[in-house]
Amino acid sequence: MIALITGLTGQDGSYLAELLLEKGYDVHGIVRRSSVEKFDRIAHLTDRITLHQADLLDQLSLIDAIREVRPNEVYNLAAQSFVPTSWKQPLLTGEFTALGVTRVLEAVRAVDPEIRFYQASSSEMFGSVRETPQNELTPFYPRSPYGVAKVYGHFITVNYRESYDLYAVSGILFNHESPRRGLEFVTRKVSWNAARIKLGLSERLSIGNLEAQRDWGYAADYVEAMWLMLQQDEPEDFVVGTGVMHSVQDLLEIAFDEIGRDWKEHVDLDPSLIRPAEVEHLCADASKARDLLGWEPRVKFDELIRMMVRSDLALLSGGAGT
Ligand code: NAP
Ligand code: G4F
Repeated sequence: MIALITGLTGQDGSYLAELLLEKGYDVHGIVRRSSVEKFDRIAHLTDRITLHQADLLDQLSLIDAIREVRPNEVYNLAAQSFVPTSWKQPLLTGEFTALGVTRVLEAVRAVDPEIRFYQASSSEMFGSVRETPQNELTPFYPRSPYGVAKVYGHFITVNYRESYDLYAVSGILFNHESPRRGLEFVTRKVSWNAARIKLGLSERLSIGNLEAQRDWGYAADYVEAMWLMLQQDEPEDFVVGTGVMHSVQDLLEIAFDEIGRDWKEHVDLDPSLIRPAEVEHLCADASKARDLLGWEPRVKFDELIRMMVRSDLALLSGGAGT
């Protein structure tokens, strides 16, 4: 089997590449040109995967990459994925995160409509939630340009499936984290800064909304659900999450407990980190994934956050992270 991953250099791309290599796949990834190479997350894999230069903004580059690789499966993980940036760069977010999906789908259609396609959709689409927990039938109410762009990506995937009979699926994944998470996302921001405080490298951490609640899981568990979605007889969309919510304050309590400190003595509330429109709480009903895919999350929130803090302590002490 041959797989092509967009967003290979991201958190999920690196875990998915590992999983597919374990399963014996020939793994290819799309990387965009940069003045410095940002291959930290895939450095341990580069001798076993093949990289292709292309960009979600450039239709021909995507067609060329797919023509060169002739994959059985395409996983579209590339996006501008940080919600606050989507207010600062709404048009660019729309180009990458919304129209980019159509460009990949068009490339699939042009080269080989038999290719199976996975779209990385997001629980951010539920936004101001219409019901709790959220399942595949819950209406969307996005609260950021990122969420709006993901709704487009979701429906263009559904539409190409229905219009052209493609095996195209949308995985509606709730927040998933790991030691490879970008430093700007709240879990990694907290684990990294808790580790710095423990090592005496800093004293303070600025945080926005303490009350926001998310359904946080472990990224390595979630890439398995992506793969399972492409192995079914019929293409269908799935919600993937743990079904358990925690607040940003819970996150601080666990991370600072891991370093043996009281979070209240180190955290400043910074109103500039409050978003123009917040998603207050998200919680998955992943029963369809459990029943049809046999998928279950393995790592729980407490274990995940402690794993991230320990990995950052090792990294900041000059060792290797996880
Ligand atoms: P991430 O770490 O931010 O990775 C994003 C990837 O997209 C990077 O490899 C990035 O490349 C690539 N990319 C961005 N713009 C591109 C462009 N124009 N052309 C080609 N590649 C481009 O994101 P992640 O956490 O792994 O998430 C993977 C996907 O799942 C994203 O679509 C995200 O929106 C979605 N999602 C994530 C979560 C979550 O909790 N992690 C939940 C639901 C959905 P560079 O390295 O060059 O920047
Ligand atoms: O970690 P976050 O930035 O993730 P967010 O916005 O939920 O988005 C992530 O999950 C989505 C799935 O639902 C993905 F689609 C998306 O690509 C991304 O991976 O923020 C989580 C919560 C928010 O409510 C935010 O307001 O934490 C709150 N928060 C409080 N203080 C903070 C901070 N977030 C960040 N990034 N930094 C803070 O200081």
